[in-house]
Amino acid sequence: MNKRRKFIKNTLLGGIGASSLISSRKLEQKKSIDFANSPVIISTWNHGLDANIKAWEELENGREGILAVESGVRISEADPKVRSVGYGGFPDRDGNVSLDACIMDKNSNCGAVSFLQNIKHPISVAKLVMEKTPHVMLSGKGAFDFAIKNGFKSENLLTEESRKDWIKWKEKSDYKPIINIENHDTISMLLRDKHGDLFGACTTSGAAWKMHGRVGDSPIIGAGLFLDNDVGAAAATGLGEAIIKTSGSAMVVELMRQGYSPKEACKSIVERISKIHKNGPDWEYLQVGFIAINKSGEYSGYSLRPGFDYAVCDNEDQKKLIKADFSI
Ligand code: SD4
Repeated sequence: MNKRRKFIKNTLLGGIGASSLISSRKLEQKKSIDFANSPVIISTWNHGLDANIKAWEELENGREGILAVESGVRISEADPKVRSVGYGGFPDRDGNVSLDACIMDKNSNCGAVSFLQNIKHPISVAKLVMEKTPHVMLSGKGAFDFAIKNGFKSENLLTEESRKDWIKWKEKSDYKPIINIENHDTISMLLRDKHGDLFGACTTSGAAWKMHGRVGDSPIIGAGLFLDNDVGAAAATGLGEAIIKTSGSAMVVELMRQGYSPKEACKSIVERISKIHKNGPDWEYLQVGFIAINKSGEYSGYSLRPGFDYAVCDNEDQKKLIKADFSI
């Protein structure tokens, strides 16, 4: 059985249990040369495992990195079990599911949608914004109209399960985001292809029970996602307000430009966020995590609190789940 077949079999039989859980410290010891001419894909959270595999298959079929990241994160968007991305995502406090997404390619082309309702695949709309408009972001009704005009279907994204959770939440109506919601959260995916070119995508239903109209970091280039093809790429998960305040992903990339390793860069921005928010009103529920990859294929993740993991797919193993190191 060749390696790829074996990996598909493991995927089907083993799910997450079959993945190896290794510490990021061990990983950082790996030499970047391992990855010099082969693709590497990293994604936030354990739902990134299946998303990575889809993206990997697209690369194997000769598709461009941008299409691979789009196809990859669409897996999470379509999965109702993933409660903070796409279909089945938790709604806002008025019961509306609203979605944010962005995508970026090796030439710094990018597209985004924010506060988009009733469209299951915001990442694909974001990609169309990039390809077909002179703009970077469309929002709300304008984004919806653009999607419909381009053949997307309007559908109800509130599943029965999410509706029940919303009804239950309304009993107390207490806005306190839950840290590491069910270990499923925003999916951010970074891809370095075999030429060393970088691509990224990020998609979410945002913070559960947010105010109607609230937009987080995920559709904002520089906050939820950023890359510079000469340097590296970074992406975020966690409390969007905190990530926006530091332009988190852009800063991680800028630190890598100054010579920080991906882990040092992620850690430094997590610590900056921690310093700003320590003892503030949101401190008790604040969680942020970053993933980053540099031009030579070294990668890492780091979070404020324990519980953040990220999925890695490379030539050696297509289904690794790595526990990120954390600050507190
Ligand atoms: C947001 N960063 O909308 C997203 C959601 C997320 O952990 O990743 N929550 O704030």
